[in-house]
Amino acid sequence: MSALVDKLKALQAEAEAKLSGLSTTAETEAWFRDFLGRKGALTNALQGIGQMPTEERPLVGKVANEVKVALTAALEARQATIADAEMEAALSAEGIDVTLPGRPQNVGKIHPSNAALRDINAIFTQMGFQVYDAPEVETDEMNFELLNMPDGHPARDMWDTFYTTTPGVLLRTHTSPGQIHAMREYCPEPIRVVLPGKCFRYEDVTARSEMMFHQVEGLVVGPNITFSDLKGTVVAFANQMFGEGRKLRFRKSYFPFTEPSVEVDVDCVLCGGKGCRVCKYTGWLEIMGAGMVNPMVLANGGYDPAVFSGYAFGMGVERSAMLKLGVDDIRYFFSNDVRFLERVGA
Ligand code: FA5
Repeated sequence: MSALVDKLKALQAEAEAKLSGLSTTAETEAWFRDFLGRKGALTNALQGIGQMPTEERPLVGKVANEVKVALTAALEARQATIADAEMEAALSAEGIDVTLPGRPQNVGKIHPSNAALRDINAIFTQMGFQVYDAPEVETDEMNFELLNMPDGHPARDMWDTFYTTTPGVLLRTHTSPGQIHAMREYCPEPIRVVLPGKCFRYEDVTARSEMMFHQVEGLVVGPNITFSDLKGTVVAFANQMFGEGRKLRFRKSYFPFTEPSVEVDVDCVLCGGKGCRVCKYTGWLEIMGAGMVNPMVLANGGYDPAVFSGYAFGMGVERSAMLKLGVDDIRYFFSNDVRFLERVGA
């Protein structure tokens, strides 16, 4: 074996011995320069290779490479050990204060429309109503025809509608088409459901009207359901939603899908009934339309009107929330002003 191979082995032993005594990253960097760097000991040792006999050169080259690989691996292992130790030392020297409060998380609030929807659903589910989910995109048949408003019926003028480019498909103007879905699903069983969700109307946006808003529909169908049941349920609801002792007013009205029909008002919470901008100086705020389900609609849902009767109501969620929270403009609900959402969100 050539003297150069012996020299390389001795160099490896010396480098490894020195490496095991190092204890800082800076020392390992100096060690690298001394042994493996461009001007280091390994490069120096190989300078004599040109003068060696040709047949010995491959062996020396092979050994030199093995030494380099072994020393590089040893360096990496040593550096990892030293980095761990340095981290350990820094942590114990700095002494992390685990009692420091964390950064506050901004958790946000429940949107006032959703909070009102939850309140309304909770009151009705307590009374034994189920929550029923119905589509927001509807057919003309469901939104109008089966609710006793055939094409050309003048009552259609009460609901300015967003139509899609698909003929006969529209954004529902009220939650009432959900009545047909629920009746067709449950017939001939009795029904007691509320149907919450979004409605869309092509209307001027004002302090009391939005183009998109929420309603909660109620539907009860069974033998012997009467107007007294409707009245008792609405009064019980209003007492829980707006506080005991609120005044309620049932005004005669007209809806093609109920007969007789009413509109229900609550005394204005903002002015206490004296009259203000929000209640249009009447002292009353309308919260829902309601009535006994029209026999035609019962039949469209699959029920025999000679055996079954029912009542239905549809209330505006934002209007109810305005009353409860004392908000005087519905546009705040969807204008996304964080100051409003923070103040009235739940
Ligand atoms: C209806 O939508 C009927 N479907 C209600 C009904 C259901 C009657 C079942 C009988 C039986 P109306 O268009 O009045 O009715 O709307 C009902 C409620 O939705 C209103 O009292 C009001 O609170 C709310 N509402 C109506 N239009 C808007 C609007 N543009 N913005 C905000 N809330 C509205």
